[in-house]
Amino acid sequence: MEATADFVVESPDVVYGPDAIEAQYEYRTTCVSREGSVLKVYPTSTRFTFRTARQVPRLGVMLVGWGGNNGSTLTAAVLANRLRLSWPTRTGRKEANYYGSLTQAGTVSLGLDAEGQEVFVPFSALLPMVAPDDLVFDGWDISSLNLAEAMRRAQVLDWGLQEQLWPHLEALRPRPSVYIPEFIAANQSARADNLILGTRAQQLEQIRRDIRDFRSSAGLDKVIVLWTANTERFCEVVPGLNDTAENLLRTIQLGLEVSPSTLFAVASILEGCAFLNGSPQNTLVPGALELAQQRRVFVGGDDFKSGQTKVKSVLVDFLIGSGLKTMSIVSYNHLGNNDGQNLSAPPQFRSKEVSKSSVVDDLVQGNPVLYATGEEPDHCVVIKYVPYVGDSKRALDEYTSELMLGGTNTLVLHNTCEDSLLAAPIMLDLVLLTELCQRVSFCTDADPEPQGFHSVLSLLSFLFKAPLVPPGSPVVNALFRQRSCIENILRACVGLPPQNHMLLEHKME
Ligand code: NAI
Ligand code: DG6
Repeated sequence: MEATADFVVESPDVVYGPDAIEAQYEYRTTCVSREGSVLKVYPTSTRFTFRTARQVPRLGVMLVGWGGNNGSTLTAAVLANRLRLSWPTRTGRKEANYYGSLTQAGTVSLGLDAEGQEVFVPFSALLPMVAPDDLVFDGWDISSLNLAEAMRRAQVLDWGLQEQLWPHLEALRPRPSVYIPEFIAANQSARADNLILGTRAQQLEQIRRDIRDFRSSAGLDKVIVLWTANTERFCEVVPGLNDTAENLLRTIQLGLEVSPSTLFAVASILEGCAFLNGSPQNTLVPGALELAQQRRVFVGGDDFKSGQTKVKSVLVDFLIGSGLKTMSIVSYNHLGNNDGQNLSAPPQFRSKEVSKSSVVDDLVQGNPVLYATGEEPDHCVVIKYVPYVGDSKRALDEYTSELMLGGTNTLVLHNTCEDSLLAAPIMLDLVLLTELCQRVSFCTDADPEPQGFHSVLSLLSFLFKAPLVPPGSPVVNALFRQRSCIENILRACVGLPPQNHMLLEHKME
């Protein structure tokens, strides 16, 4: 069945104005209080007014690590789609598409038609969103290769596609970037030939100039900055150094320790551009988060949730959600791309190990029937660099769970795929959803002053391995809870109730 794109909500609560869609929405939830040994649950209801500006901007995306596998693959993918390219392969002709993108290839159900059948539309039809083909790319890389050479180095795309893209990518050249050797693996030094020199303060200013230059020279309304450069080691959060916005800005002025990714985050925030962190390290130190909140700029992170971890956040949700007690999770990876080489150094591996390991925490803590306080499964993450397999990452996982009456269930999974072809659509969703969120404001009857989402954009959790959330907010890792969060918030913006999957219409005589 063909996916229909256009729909309107016929309701007195929804007004389609020339500039904005305004929807009245009843947010029904519960509040729980512990009273002695009894939990009392109080249903609550809050009336929201959501306003979504309809005009989509001309959007620029600046990738830090533009010449890497992810950066070059995403740029190539958007070009291939824009140019409607197709190319021969040994299994037949392939056409450009956006498979793997929630917004472009996912659908949502609008409800039942007169025959009682569900009607689906593309996710992107829920609200006006920037079309990916219209994105304008720029970025930085410590390696000077142009995007055509970078695509070739990445060895991700079929040759026939590379040949067609070459003339379009050849003119795209990453801007020089900030290289601080102690943050990434020593094995990366050979490609660092495209650098912004000077003090940290001068480097910050240059990044800011680059953003302004891109915005004006490409005639853009907005720019979003996305870190897809090498995984850095964690940086220490030190009081006085990076714990507050003021201290972080002073640290940069004094040339004290700051990671390149934090420098990019600060530059983006100061330019009013959302900053998203696709790598695992703690780029968004408390000082950067405070700065983002002060400037009302969105930040999101950390670490794209693309493959093994995505499966884990489904499978462990399934196991624990079914009442099985998962006690051991062992995940091996081997890959041969530059990311794998960088991760072969212990401090960079450690950053990845942390983000990959945190993904079941909420699932375990959410089931006190199975797990005593503090009890958790053994969780082991191994990554090995095997150059021969290139970007084709192998992921092998073993999940062992306890069944009733002393039984044991062991599941083993083997997944092989091009890592960058998983990451590129996620990068796309990140920028498209972030941009959309910038056009949404809301108020409640109790607080009629319009406001936007919190500067830590936790709605993006579906796309990150270790989602950043506002202080005090629960972290959700379960994939379909994360997906429902995005879907239901977007539905609220057009006055539609949350998707409840009850299908009561079909449960009556
Ligand atoms: P890559 O190594 O091919 O690309 C990284 C690029 O960043 C390189 O071109 C490098 O020269 C550049 N770079 C390093 N430091 C830089 C700096 N300070 N400024 C500007 N450029 C710099 O790696 P790939 O495969 O593109 O991955 C990028 C990041 O995304 C890695 O941190 C990886 O761990 C993360 N990631 C990748 C996923 C995937 O499925 N491919 C999923 C989750 C995260
Ligand atoms: C090896 O784990 C390299 C990593 O960069 C991963 O490819 C990337 O983080 C994706 O991880 P996952 O767990 O989502 O497949």
